[in-house]
Amino acid sequence: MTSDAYSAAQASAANLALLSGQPAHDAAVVLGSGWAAAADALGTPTAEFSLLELGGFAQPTVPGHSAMARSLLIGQTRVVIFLGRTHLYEGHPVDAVVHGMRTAVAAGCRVIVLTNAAGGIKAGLSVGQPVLISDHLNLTGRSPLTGPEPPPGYGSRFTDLSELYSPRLRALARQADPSLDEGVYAALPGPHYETPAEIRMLRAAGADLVGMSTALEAIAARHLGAEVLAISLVTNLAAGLDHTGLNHAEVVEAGRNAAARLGGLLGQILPRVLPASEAAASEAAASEAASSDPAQPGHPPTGLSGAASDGHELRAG
Ligand code: 8IG
Repeated sequence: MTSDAYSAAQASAANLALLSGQPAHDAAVVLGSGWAAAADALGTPTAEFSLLELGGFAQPTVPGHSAMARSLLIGQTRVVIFLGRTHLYEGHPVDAVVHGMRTAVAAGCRVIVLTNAAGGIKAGLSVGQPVLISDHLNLTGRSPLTGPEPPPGYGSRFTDLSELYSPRLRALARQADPSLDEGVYAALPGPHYETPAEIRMLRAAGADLVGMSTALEAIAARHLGAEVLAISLVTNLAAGLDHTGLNHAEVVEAGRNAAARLGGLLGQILPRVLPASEAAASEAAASEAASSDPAQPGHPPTGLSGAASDGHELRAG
């Protein structure tokens, strides 16, 4: 990546502030295949706009991925929801795949919630089941941090991924739904599905789930100091594990059938994702903004600086 990718994200974050009317956002959610039906369960957005209006986003090529974004207040958490994502398999560069992450962090987001549809590998997983991602195998052969060191103020490209998927946020999700299972997500470049031999290899390598997204976004978000929660919806059993072929229609149908559960889950998690100190600050900022001249927002459009509680440098502008 080049420093251009970071300045493009700052420009998109400034557009997000303008289009949403919100000087900053606290958390971002990416709704993957099968999760679109959960969006409406999260409430009425205060603004809705096309990702293309933000600039820097690729035109999506996948059915079921509408290129819209919404801004909502969920509890005290100001959330931006991306209804769809950019995949490597569409032929887009890695910078395009992670542009939403860099935009979200530049807009103030400290928490990123990534959702996807995935094939189930681990025995016992069934279609329609949400599974927390505990870790990943990045088998895309790519990294969002390839290239020279990021510009001054951003973290090193040699980013620590030992707690990529936040234990704190996974615990929070389990409080919302104690029955949630968790597993290791193998990210492949796609767009073809695996052969049965590849699935046997993945299982031997420790994969519980397999899909074509999420890992590169998680790396980019973590590099910027955000905390990442990722949830897969199992929409098929991986190749060779059942007798039906794999197709996109079953993904959409599994999502539709699970929509209420998925929406309920996200709706319970999102009001509680901010660490306690930040939740209090966000509340104070909201009441300050409400009581002040609307032309004078309480904090700057891409207001994010300083260090995260875990020592990771946070940087937006
Ligand atoms: I939905 O079985 C979904 N996405 N690679 N393999 C891969 N991606 C997927 C699968 C799957 N199911």
